[in-house]
Amino acid sequence: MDYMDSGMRYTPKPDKDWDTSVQFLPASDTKKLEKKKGPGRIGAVVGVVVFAAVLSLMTGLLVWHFHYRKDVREKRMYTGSMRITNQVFEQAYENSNSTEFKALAKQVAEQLKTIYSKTPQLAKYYVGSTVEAFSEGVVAYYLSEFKVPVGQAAAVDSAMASMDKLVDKAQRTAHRPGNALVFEDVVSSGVSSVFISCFTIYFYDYTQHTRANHIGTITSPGFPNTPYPPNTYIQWQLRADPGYVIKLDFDTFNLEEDCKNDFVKLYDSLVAIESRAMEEICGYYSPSDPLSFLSSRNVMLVTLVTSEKGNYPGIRAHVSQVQKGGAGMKCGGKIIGPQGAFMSPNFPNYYPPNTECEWKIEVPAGKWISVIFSKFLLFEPGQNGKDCTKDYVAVNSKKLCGEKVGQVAETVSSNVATIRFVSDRSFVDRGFNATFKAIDSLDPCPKMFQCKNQLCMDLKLKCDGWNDCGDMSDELNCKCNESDLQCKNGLCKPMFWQCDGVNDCGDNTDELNCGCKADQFLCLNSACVLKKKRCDGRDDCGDGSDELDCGRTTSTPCNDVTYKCKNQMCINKQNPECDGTTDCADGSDEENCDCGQRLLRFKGSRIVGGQEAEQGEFPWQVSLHVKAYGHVCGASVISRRWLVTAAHCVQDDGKIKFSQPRTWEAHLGVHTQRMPGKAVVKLGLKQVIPHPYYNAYTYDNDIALMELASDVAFSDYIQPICLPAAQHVFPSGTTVSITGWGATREGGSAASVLQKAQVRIINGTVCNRLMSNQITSRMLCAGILSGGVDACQGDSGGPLSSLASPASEGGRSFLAGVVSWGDGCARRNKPGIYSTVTKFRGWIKEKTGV
Ligand code: 4AZ
Repeated sequence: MDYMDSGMRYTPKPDKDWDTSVQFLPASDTKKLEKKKGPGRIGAVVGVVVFAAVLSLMTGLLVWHFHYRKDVREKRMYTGSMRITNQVFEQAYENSNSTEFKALAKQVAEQLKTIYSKTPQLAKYYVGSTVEAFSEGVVAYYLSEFKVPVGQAAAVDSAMASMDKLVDKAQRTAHRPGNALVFEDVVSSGVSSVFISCFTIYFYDYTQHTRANHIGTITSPGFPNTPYPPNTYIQWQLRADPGYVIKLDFDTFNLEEDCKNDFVKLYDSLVAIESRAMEEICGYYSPSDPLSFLSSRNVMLVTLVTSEKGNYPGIRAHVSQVQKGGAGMKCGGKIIGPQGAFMSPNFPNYYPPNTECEWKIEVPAGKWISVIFSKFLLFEPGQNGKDCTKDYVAVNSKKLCGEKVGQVAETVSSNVATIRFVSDRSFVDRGFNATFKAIDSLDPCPKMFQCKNQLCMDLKLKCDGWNDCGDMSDELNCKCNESDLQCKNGLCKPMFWQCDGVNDCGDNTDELNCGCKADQFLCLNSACVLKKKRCDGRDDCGDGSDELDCGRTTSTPCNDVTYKCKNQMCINKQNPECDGTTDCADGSDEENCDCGQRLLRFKGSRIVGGQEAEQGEFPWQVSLHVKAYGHVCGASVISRRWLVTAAHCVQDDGKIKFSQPRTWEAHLGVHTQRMPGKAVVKLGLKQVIPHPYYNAYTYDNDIALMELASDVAFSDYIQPICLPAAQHVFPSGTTVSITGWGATREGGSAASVLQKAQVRIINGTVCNRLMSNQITSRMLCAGILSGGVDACQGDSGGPLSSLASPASEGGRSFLAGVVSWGDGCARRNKPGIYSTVTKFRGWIKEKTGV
């Protein structure tokens, strides 16, 4: 059954509960703007009258401000809930139009009035209360309004903050009628001024009662066809049957990155009480990183608040009910044995609020217990992760909280332990998963190294240059062996990390005197010249590189490192093309610069170790499909007509004629494979031009061009990447992006959604050593030498994109490389190898005119 048919109420109430008396001024009054003739006598009289009117108005305003303003009152709203202990829940209480609802709501409102009337700070300013809803328990959700003089707000806030005490006090006093309601668990919180004073807000309110075996759906307005509207507050009040809790699974979550503007906030309540807030979420979450929440009781409130700027696709979530304490929510118990595992309820998704679990662990007598948390995420806003006053895990009496990076180990010096997990009424996180094992107290890490944080590490990992323990304790007090580099701070690092453009030691000692002495300058041709010879007007390096970027851009004799303008003049500036400054006298360095920019705005900015790209984030990325087979290789758009890919993608094999244009279909504007969105353009090819010197054994010159059968129209999702000039330099250590739908791990399967990752350019000499002398000057190395991030099978032919300056500052992306080959994927000390595009700039121009 459709969610809309199943009792969901759709009540767009523009400003129903809020101040509607505001009117917008007309932008202009055309009549008043009509040109009049000269002023004359009438004009002078009118001028005097207007002047007098303005003067008296200002006097009046000043008198009002100083005399009466202290009486000006502001509206303050408080929302809260309380349990009515002497009532039994009736189904009719769910329906705010029923007589039962109205009768009980009236009684609650009357008792609230009595309670407020007994507190002087509140009685004077009280306007009224409404009951918003009832839920099982019986829990009443109310809204109280006050009109408070400016300056008294803090006193009212503080009185309302101890609403539970006010209610207690009122209930203890005598003269209560026999049928008075008894309130418990009273909570209250102020309603954000955004909702009270922001008169442009549109208010939507939906309610839904989930039934057994039914999955409802909630979506932001306009989803999936249009972005959600600006200046909107939407709330979904969700209910489940008694004994059940609400399960909320987002399959799409795409909001503005800054929670100050747009956010979703979930409450373990039917109204937005701050102390019952479960999570505030904004930005983008990929469907592969699902967001799933559980309430603690049979109610949940989902709110979506948007600011004046819209333009994001929005949310879709599925709502169902699961039995309280049922599968996925179970936790605690006794675990006996030499090892075992336990985790927070609903792990790896968010645990419910207001939950307690206790595990009793027992290992064989005489042994100790080592507990290892491989994931530990118990973050609470405003908490420092030390005092553990809110959500925590306690290993015996030791409390752990906050979010921990890497593994956490705790040793218990006994064969029994009690582990308690407590989540309080507000804010939830993804929780933890843990294993435990029996250990020998005398030898806790047999044949292994014990880190300071009690983790056990393979002995081979000690002093290998990697922080395996997470606290560096495996890299301290090391005697470096001969193949290692001794950092000044005492660490040892593999020798080949020296001079790779990355500060591996932490104190930069691995990047000092790289090929040159301290007083020398490293030329682009690797020669060293005295630093004082830099920018002295003479070519000391021999390749002219000591005379580049010497302040003012000037004409200079042409050589291998200078940029050649269209008029054949050369200039002494590195990478001048499309940088927003005209450097060539003929302006040619800023010509043909309609490239390398994404049209959509993004937050900052599989590939192995990457994450999902956003739609339109890499609009030059192409998916090359072999007809009836699917995605095979990547490519990059360089113009309306031409693509760049890898030559090894277009070599015939026994069965498929990869060299033939008709074999291929280029898919442009793709984000998710097999989901042909409106942005996707599929085009056949007119010709395929592999590099004539491609070597299938060494992968030298691994580049090819593809001409599309017709011009492609550029869009938000299809844009060309800039081609770097032949002299463009991408220095070692530069962070660059790799993208593709290739395998997400070595030997793994292809990604469905375009993946992105950041890697760094690695010094060619270092790379050649790591890759057993297989690197030619037409190859460029990039990766993360600690492993874990890399291009992989299926990414071949795709771009290695280098952003010249931040995209937010108008920076453009240049095609630094084409994914070519590697020794497996994401292995330690095995970077990915890319074809060096600068080496092929002339050939590309010759074949394509681009
Ligand atoms: C491939 O087979 C491939 N790790 C591409 C890149 C890399 C490895 C393999 C780099 O297409």
